[in-house]
Amino acid sequence: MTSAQRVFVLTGAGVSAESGLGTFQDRGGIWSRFDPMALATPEAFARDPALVHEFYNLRRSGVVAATPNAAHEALARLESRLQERGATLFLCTQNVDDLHERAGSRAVTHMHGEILKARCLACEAVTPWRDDLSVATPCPACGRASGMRPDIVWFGEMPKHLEAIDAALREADLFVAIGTSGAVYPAAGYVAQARALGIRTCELNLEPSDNAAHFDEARYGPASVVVPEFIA
Ligand code: BV8
Repeated sequence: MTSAQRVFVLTGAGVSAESGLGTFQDRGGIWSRFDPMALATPEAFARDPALVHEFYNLRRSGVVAATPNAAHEALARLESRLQERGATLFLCTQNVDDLHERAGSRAVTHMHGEILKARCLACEAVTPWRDDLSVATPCPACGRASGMRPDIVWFGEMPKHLEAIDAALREADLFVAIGTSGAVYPAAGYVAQARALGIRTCELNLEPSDNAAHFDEARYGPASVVVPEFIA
């Protein structure tokens, strides 16, 4: 860790698990209780927007009640420490919560969007979420009352910030995946891309992920333990 100059960190739901936010593919995870194709696709929203809003309002209340854990705090410290020595951290998260930011991370790339933001169905403008937005209130940007959706990337939709992610991945000298099962693409393909580029790879996870074979190094255990140890 110590000598890396351009660190790329990819986080997944496991980094927020100890903050009480559900993971997805785990036993008892969100997708074992809810059908993602019935709730996390544009077709699902077109079919039943009220149901999808209810699903995200429920999860959003969990995010607001949650607090960052030692893994989020360690990554915020890592960002500062790297910057102090002229190095960089590119923190890419699959998570839609704001726990990295609330722990102090200043640059977070949310490739799957953010549950605390809303997107106008008419003009695509993104604004902070308010619960009354789940009814057709006028968009603060365009004024049209076409309705709002959560600013989330659903299955089948293009993830956000792909160019910035690709550029950061190409110039990294260390790739670290934290709390992700390696089940959802394109994020799940990043470690193989890193390996092909000759970048050192490390997995910090509760247990070996679907991508475990691609990592040069791995430390298994709860993120609140293994992440602070790794960056120490
Ligand atoms: C795309 C927002 C094209 C929603 C999410 C058929 C139709 C359409 C698409 C596809 C298809 N078949 C395949 C695809 C591609 C699809 C995909 O990958 N599907 C999978 C199911 C095969 N991908 C997409 O649709 C993506 N878009 O492909 O567009 C494209 C792509 C590239 C370039 C151009 C065009 C969009 C995917 C985004 C979907 N949205 N989230 C919401 O949140 O409600 S995905 C959602 O599930 C999460 O965001 C997250 O990304 C994913 C789950 O992943 P993880 O974060 O890894 O979480 P998981 O529970 O799986 O794992 C947790 C890990 O933590 C575990 O390993 C566990 O052991 C560990 N852990 C648990 N506790 C701890 C811990 N670790 C440490 N400490 C602990 N305490």
